[in-house]
Amino acid sequence: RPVLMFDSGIGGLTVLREARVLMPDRRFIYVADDAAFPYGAWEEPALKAHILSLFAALLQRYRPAISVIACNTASTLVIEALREAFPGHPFVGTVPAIKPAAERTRSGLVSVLATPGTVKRQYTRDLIGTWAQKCHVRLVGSDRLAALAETYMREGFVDEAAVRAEIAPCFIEQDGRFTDIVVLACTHYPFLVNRMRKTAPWPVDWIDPAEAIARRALSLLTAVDGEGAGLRGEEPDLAVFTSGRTDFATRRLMQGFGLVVPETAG
Ligand code: DGN
Repeated sequence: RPVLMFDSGIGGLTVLREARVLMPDRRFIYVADDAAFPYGAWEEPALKAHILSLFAALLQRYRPAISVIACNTASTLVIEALREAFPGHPFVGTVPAIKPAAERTRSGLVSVLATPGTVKRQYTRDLIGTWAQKCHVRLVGSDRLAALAETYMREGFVDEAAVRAEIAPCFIEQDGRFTDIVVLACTHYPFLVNRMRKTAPWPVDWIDPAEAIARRALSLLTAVDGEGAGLRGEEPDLAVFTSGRTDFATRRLMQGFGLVVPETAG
């Protein structure tokens, strides 16, 4: 049985990349819910219902050993509902990596860069609350970065001025303190990290949680089905698109990641 990896678009590929390094023999099904991209724009109840019904179909169809929700916008909203709706099926979520940032910051001010959806979640607020003694966390919601990452990965073009403008709120001084760590709390953002580094007003640590998520997936997988779970065998890794229309550039990108795109994706 394969490992299912899920995102609204190509962002989860940053997690797949790390998961492959750690689990070279596993088989992956990468699901891009491109028909619904971007998740940041959805109302919470509608997005929750949408993802729950999608998973009912995905679990039935692909029978994965575990599922990785490689998307903060989705995880911070539905991870608990998914676990309740599908008891016995293990889910790994992706939520803002505030813990390592809080442990590492020297200035005491950490910025979390995410979609507007992740920023407004109660889950995110509660998570920040648990670290309030240790540091101040500034939430920065960006409307554009996920789409900029999509364009960059598909077309090779990135609007650097737009990246600079989107990350600028992370660097505003607060009570005499300056951010020394930016948490990349959207799985699309690591694709733009070099541009972010280049346009940032001073050097900071950029935290990408992909490797930690891959480690969590590996430990769950081993616990669930033993060492043999999700091994590749003869079948290739697959890319699935919910829209059923895969444009040429996306298809080429997925192939570049070693994923087979069926002729009728959907
Ligand atoms: N990659 C998703 C995340 O981690 O939040 C969000 C992308 C989107 O739908 N805007």
